[in-house]
Amino acid sequence: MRVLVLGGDGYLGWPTALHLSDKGHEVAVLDNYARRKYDVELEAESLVPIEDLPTRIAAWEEVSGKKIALFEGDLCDAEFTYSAVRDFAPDSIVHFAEQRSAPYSMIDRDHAVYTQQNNVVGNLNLLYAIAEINPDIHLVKLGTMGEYGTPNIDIEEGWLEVEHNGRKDRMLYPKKPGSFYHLSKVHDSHNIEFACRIWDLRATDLNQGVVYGQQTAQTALDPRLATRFDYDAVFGTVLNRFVIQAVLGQPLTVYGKGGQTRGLIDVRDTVECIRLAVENPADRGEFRVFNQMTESYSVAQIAEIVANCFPGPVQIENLDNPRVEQPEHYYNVIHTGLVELGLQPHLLSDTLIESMFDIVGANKHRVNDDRMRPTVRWRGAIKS
Ligand code: NAD
Ligand code: USQ
Repeated sequence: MRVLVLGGDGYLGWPTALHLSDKGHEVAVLDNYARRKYDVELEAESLVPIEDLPTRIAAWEEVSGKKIALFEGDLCDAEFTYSAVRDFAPDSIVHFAEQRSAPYSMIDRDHAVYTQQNNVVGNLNLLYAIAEINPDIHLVKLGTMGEYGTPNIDIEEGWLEVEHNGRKDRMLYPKKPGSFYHLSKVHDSHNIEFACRIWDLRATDLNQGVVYGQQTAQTALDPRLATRFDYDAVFGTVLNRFVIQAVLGQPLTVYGKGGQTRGLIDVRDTVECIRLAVENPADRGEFRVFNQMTESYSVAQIAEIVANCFPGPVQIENLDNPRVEQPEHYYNVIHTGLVELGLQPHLLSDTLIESMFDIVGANKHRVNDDRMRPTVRWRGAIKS
């Protein structure tokens, strides 16, 4: 199949492009390099050195003999988006290309507005491009488990059978997200579902949990193929950060008591889930939702797992939670859709965590220590 990967320079987009190319698909990547600009703004680069996108693509051709096409530009530029979709003529578009940090979206009004404009407008341009150029294209969109928040009922895969005053309907699952970033994903989901309903598009919304890990079978083939690995308090995700803090000899920063529970997924499963979604498209008119996570842990449990794996002393520090989130809650997520398509999950293991200790150990001199502690506060986002 011909697959266009939007956000192909990012943490997940790049290894996904390689995985799809490795499996025999014709792949193109698109990116505006916004993520590399946030690095400059935040003074924290990827812990693992990464090559620029043209160099990575050339290295992949050298290693595998396979070509990846490149589109450099912004999804918010509708003309550019249309021309990329027209030129590459994909069967499937995998959409990772958004501002994806909750703390970044909560820095201040400018960052909240940027996040929602970038994400919602880029996605809307894409929906129009698909509808006008080829409505048969399957959109595989990265959503997030954080769209649902932490409701006191089981979390279904996107849809809920509701009975109210004796009548029944199948409704989009109610959403209670926890940041302006997570809200942008809710807006995207609603826009995509509407586009499927009115224009008969086909889409899969992948509500992914927090990703951990840094290597896939393809990125490990050559250092020039490495994907980024964020450690700072704005872009670093929880398990990756705890591994890095353990290696640096810094306390693991558990926000609050750590009773908040999240769905997790190994980066090797992310790329495989995308392949499964691409190769098994939704039907025309269908808005299909999968919960893309393989297990769930509380933040305190994640800290304990990392501390127990590390061959040395590790301190766990409970910080005042800079976010507004439920300190403890019910969390039971249905995530059978991708397993039914054939996903065989890599569950969190000591071996994986130990391999991350080695990657971090080799690059720890690249850490800017000033960027480890959280500085963005949800309640500090408005000027008093
Ligand atoms: P990332 O920031 O590393 O990659 C996103 C890429 O998209 C970047 O290279 C960026 O430059 C590009 N981009 C952003 N806006 C763009 C625009 N307007 N036009 C063109 N390119 C643009 O993020 P990631 O961690 O790879 O996440 C990818 C997707 O997966 C995001 O949509 C995110 O919400 C979702 N997701 C990530 C995680 C996680 O733990 N990393 C978990 C769940 C969902
Ligand atoms: N946390 C800590 N200590 C830290 C960092 C985080 O206790 O040092 C806690 C947070 O309070 C939160 C949890 O860990 O409760 C997860 O935080 P995170 O920063 O790892 O993840 P989150 O902000 O939710 O965002 C990440 C990605 C985002 C994706 C989301 C999936 O950045 O793109 O959408 O994971 S989910 O969480 O399922 O919504």
